[in-house]
Amino acid sequence: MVVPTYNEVENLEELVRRVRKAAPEAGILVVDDASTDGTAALAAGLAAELGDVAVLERPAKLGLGSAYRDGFRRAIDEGADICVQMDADLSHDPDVLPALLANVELGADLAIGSRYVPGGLTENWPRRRRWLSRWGNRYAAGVLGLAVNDATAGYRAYRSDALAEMDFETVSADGYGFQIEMTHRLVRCGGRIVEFPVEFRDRRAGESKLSQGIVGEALGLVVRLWLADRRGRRLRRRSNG
Ligand SMILES: Nc1nc2c(ncn2[C@@H]2O[C@H](COP(=O)(O)OP(=O)(O)O)[C@@H](O)[C@H]2O)c(=O)[nH]1
Ligand SMILES: [Mg+2]
Repeated sequence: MVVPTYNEVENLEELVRRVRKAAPEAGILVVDDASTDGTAALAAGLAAELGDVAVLERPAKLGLGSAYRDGFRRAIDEGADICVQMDADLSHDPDVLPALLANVELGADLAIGSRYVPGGLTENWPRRRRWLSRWGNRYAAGVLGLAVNDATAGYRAYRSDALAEMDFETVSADGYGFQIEMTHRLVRCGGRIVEFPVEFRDRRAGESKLSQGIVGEALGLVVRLWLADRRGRRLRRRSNG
C-alpha cells in the first residue's frame, strides 16, 4: 500500500488503522514529502506501534507522480506482488481494499476503484469539480481509445509484474496526468483492467494539494500521448512494408 502524504496529520492515523483492519496482510508505505505538520513523525509512531508500516521521507514536495514511482520501486524491491495506491485523506474507502486486491488476484493487471461505473459516485465535490473530472475522463478515454471510465482515479491496485513490464519509472506526468499516462501505458502493453465501483468522498480535513495547473497539464498530456500513438502506428506501417 503506497500512501503519498503532504500535510495529512489529521487524516493519516485513521487511514492507517482502517487499512490494517481491512487488509491485515498488507504492508503500508507512507511516502511523505517533507510535510510541515508532523505527518512523518506520526507515521513513524504508527510504524513503531503497528509494525509493517514504513515511511519514505523525501526532502521536498516533489509531486504525486514521483511519490508513486519511488513508492512502487521500494515496494517491488521488498517483494510486493501487488502495489496499491491510495490517498491519505480518507477519500478512498479502506473497506473496498479486499475487493481491489481480489480483482488482481483473479487475473487483472490493474484494478481501478472507479467513480464512473454503475455503483460508483463522487460525494460532496462541488459541481464544477465533478463536471471537470467527468468530462476530463470522457475526453481522455475518447481521444486515446482507452475503454476505461475513470482513468484519473487514484485508488488502484497493480500487479507488480505488470508495473515492471510497462516500465513505470519512465512515466513522467504528475497528478491526474500520472494516472492517465499509467493507464494508457498499461493498455498499450496489453494489460487487463477491471473497474470496481467506489464511492469517492472529498476530504473533510486539510486541503487539496493539487493545483488547477495540473488539470491543464493533463489535457496537454492526452494530446502528446495521442501523437505518440499515431507516430508509433505510422512507424509500424512503414516497417511492415
Ligand atoms: N508525497 C506527496 N504526496 C502528495 C503530493 N501532493 C499530494 N499528495 C498526497 O496525494 C493525495 C491526493 O492529494 P489531494 O490533495 O487529496 O488531491 P485531490 O483529492 O485531487 O484534491 C493526498 O494523500 C495528498 O497528501 C506530493 O507532492 N507529494
Ligand atoms: Mg483528496
